[in-house]
Amino acid sequence: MNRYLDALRPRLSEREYQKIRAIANSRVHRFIAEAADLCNPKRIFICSDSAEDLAYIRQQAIETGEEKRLRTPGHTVHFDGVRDQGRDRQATKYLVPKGETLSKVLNQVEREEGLAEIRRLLRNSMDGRTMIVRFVSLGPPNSVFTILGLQCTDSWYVAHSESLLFRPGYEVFRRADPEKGFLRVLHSAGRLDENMVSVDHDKKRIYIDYTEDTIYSVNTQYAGNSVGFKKLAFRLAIRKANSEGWLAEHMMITGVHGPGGRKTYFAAAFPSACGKTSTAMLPGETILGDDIAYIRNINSVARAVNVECGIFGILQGINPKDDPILFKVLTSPGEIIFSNVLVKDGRPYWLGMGCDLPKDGVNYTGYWWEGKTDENGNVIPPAHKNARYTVSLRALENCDPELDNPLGVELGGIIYGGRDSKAYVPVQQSFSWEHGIIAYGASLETETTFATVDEEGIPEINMMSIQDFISIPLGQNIRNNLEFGRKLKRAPIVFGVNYFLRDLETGEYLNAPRDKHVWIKWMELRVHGEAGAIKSPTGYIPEYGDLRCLFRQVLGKDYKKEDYIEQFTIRVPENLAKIERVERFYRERVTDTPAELFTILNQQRERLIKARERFGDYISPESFEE
Ligand code: SPV
Ligand code: MN
Repeated sequence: MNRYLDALRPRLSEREYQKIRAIANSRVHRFIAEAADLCNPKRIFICSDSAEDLAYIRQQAIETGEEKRLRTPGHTVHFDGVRDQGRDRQATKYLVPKGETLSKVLNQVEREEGLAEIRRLLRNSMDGRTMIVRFVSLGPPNSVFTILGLQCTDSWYVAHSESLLFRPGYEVFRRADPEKGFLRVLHSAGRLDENMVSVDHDKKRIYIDYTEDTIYSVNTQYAGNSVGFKKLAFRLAIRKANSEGWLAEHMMITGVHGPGGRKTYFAAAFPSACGKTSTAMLPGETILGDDIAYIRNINSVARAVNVECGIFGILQGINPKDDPILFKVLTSPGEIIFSNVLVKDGRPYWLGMGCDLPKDGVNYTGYWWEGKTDENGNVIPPAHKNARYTVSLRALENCDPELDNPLGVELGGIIYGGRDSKAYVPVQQSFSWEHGIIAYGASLETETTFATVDEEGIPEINMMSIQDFISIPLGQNIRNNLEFGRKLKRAPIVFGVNYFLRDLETGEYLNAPRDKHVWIKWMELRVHGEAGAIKSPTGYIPEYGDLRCLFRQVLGKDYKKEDYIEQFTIRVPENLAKIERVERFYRERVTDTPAELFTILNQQRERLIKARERFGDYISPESFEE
């Protein structure tokens, strides 16, 4: 018994009390008791992860109206507010103790001031509602990778999403050392309208207290802001990884099948909406993760686990032709939460799904009809571009069987992919671990997309695709990555991909969406030294003959020489401009950049200039063949 359990007792039914008493960690009781004191819920529900408790959460999500049933069995829909359709960078801040400073690029507020503000917003926020307590295991349980998490929330939709996205943690907490640390999340959707949607978006706050491993989130429901174990706990994990010498990455993990029945695992980092999930979902390959990976040095090789066990994925563009597996899952019975889609006659619709959309229905703005405009006169699309689905990986026929291996899987390659319309070729291999980390990872550029609530199409550096999530000095993270690879006996090969290269004149994309399957098969062969490559100034690039064979094998397509030349032409001016942008960013905005970054970029610049002297501004890949 402890005083926090005592304090909780009057708020709990006997059944809930027994469930929480079974966990011996007094800091668990303390967090729940303090959350209840602050938010003042009418009752508390402790989820023990039993089938009965999980069913109760599903049922409450429907009964309260946070989710509605769709026609296909197991499918439900949830809507977020008009101003709550993506991760909110402005509202997300680190709480920084007096005397400490974080990088200038990070949004921050003085800790005491921020805590006072968020506590004010959370006070009595659960009045009349239930506070749901969820325990999760980030990474497979009982493994060197495991991090424990505890969330208190008043949203049944959030609690339900966690059933699909994370491994159950109640039993893990019960069996864990009572002193074991854990990440904490306190979330309240705040005031809701009659459709159960958060209304006080001007008071949306997501504050991260890294001194106490605690996240506060209020007046929001969008899962990226409210399901604390996605991107919010990820921020805390990056700090932990950096201090302990492992990697917490914004990476999917996929098993790619090579000749002779072998399987090679790749972890790949892409900023939001740059093709990460669709790369993890290629037909014939297996998916182990789609968003966050922990990578550790185990016996001198890099091994990775998926932090989650489900997908919170983007629907836009998923159609039977480009994403056959996903499309089938999304249209078959099974537990799926759709969010911010168009609903008509109990069916969900999204942009780019490969069929005509209904002319009216219900979407995130309420009743919608074709031509409906917002208060500024802009036409409202049928479904939001960031409409998403939440599904368990285990529901997928292509789920990798190693998902719960406590030792993770050995990585053959690491991939960095941006949204770069001008410079980088579609696929290339780095000259070394260091070159890959700097020229592809630290130099990763993208153009802003709809996955955050900012304006779209602005080019920006997104270091290793974790720029939004990092709270340690950026240079330190680069150093940690460089060090990590150096300590491995067999470091994964680092590749760079770019699915968004456009023709400089017409602006047309140079590749079809399925071409990525060929690139990854080429990388698989390269890991095993079974494909050739040409040394270009920016990396090893594929030979035409290998790609021609792969296009035929993988896609049944005839790959034309002129397409190869267009796609793999080294564009010297665009590449030099890219180096300039990257250097400027690190020189001006990051104070602790390792000197190695400038050295490696400078070498790349010199290789480009030298090549230009011989071959001109735009260099066919064939020029480099000797
Ligand atoms: C992303 O935006 O990178 C996502 C979705 O994976 S969110 O949970 O919003 O981060
Ligand atoms: Mn993501």
